[in-house]
Amino acid sequence: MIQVKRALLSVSDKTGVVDLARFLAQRGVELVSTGGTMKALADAGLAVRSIDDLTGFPEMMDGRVKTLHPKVHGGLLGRLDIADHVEAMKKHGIEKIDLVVINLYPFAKTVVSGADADHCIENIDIGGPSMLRSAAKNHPFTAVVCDPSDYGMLTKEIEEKGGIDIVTSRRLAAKVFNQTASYDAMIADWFNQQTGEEEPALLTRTYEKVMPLRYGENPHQKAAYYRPVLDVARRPDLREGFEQIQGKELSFNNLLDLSAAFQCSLSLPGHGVVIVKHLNPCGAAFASDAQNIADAFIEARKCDPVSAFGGIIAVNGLLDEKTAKLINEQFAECVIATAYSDEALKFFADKKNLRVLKVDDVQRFLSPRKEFRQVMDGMLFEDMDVGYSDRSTWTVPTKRKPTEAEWSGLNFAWRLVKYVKSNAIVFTNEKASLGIGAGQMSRVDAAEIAASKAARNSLDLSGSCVASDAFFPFRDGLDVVAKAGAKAVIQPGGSVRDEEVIAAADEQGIAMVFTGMRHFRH
Ligand code: 93A
Repeated sequence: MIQVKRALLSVSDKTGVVDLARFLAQRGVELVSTGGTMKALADAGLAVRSIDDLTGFPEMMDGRVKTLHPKVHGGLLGRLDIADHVEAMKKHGIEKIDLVVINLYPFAKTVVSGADADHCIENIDIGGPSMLRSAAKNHPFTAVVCDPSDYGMLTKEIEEKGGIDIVTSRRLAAKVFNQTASYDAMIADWFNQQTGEEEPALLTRTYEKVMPLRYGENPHQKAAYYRPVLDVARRPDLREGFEQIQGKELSFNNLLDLSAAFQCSLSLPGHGVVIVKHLNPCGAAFASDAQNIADAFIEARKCDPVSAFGGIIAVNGLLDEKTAKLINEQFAECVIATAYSDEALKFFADKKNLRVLKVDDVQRFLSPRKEFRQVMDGMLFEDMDVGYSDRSTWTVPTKRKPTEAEWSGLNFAWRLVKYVKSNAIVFTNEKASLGIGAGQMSRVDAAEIAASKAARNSLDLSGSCVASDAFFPFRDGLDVVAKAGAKAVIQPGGSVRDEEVIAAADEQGIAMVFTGMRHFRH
């Protein structure tokens, strides 16, 4: 049990510190404090000893050096069960500090406020983390509180037990090392951004838990949703990165599908409308103007209405009442859009189970970022696939060139296929998907599935466009799409058998485009 006789308080966020200090003072605890904290306590009428008095040294250099002193760190690190330590403290006039209450300079807040680099650097706390770490290391003798939300628990424990239990002190120490590690990681991240270092030798990203989840991909898997600390700090009102307007709690799988659907909707030309099931689009279309989003939704759903059941729907644009009513015709899990009309929201309000989400700040989804995935016990880190070439760099190796309508269809198909798991084949017309073959182990199977789905849904593939996420290794895949009615094909090219594939296209009057860039999605 730690009996608190002397406490050092040094906090940037002064929330609750006066009440805590008053509680301690009433129990005869000596309060020691740094400049600003001392002023706050003294203003509240509490007797406080200055840190200068404890160290015998003035705070200096604009406060950069205030607690970095052996009298502070000796008081935090000295072990009371080792005679040598006690002797050293006596000899050097080091007074034991039993409790430190600290919270750090608000680095994240400073960065997101748009402050200049000098200002951000000035908000890197050095003395605070040093004290936190000293105390946490010596937690059997020094209790440490780094989070104002623990003040209540602390006072309760002192009230009930007369001191701080070692078990509690250990828990508080663990919290400190988590906090100082992520504080430093955040600073490292910021420095990497400043210097343009994209792949540091050690990965230091800090993510903050923003949403506990009931379970993971399956009910026996624990899970939670984390987001980068600096992004959370940027919009503290939108911790999850979106606004959930209504509906049941989001699940792990919902979040995965929402992310895929929304990202895809942003990538399509115009106002993209995408229906996703199990991470794959099962229908997609776009509206050239916002008035036609309902029609785009009808087209997207037509592609595969069976799969669309229970789907996740993403709309890049204003979701109006007409679209809301169409969505309601069939069970959907979630809807995500950049905006909603009041009437649409009013209509959805009765559908209690439908999760309705809004993302108004789409820019952050469009800026390139790094993505990571776990492999074995490590992780792979790569640029997000934002690569998008366009017609200006594409080539046409076939005799027939695409018509203008085909160019539009191919452009749409190429943007869509990127969001379909490999091997991926999509059939489209100018504005909507007609058949999607996803996640097959062979490209010819993906082509056959895409064509057979279109047939099952009575969609006419004659004159259709096709996109393949990677090259056709043989002519077989191309023959399948040609037989189904495709007249224009877009694919990266680059196979050793390109000549065989080009000849097959020419034989069948197909206009084929090579993009020179593939979009595997594993
Ligand atoms: O500039 S520092 O890195 N140097 C120090 O020696 C030091 N000691 C405490 N920052 C230092 N602190 C930090 O000052 C604390 O972590 C706390 O955030 C802040 C409290 O300062 P004040 O009491 O003057 O408001």
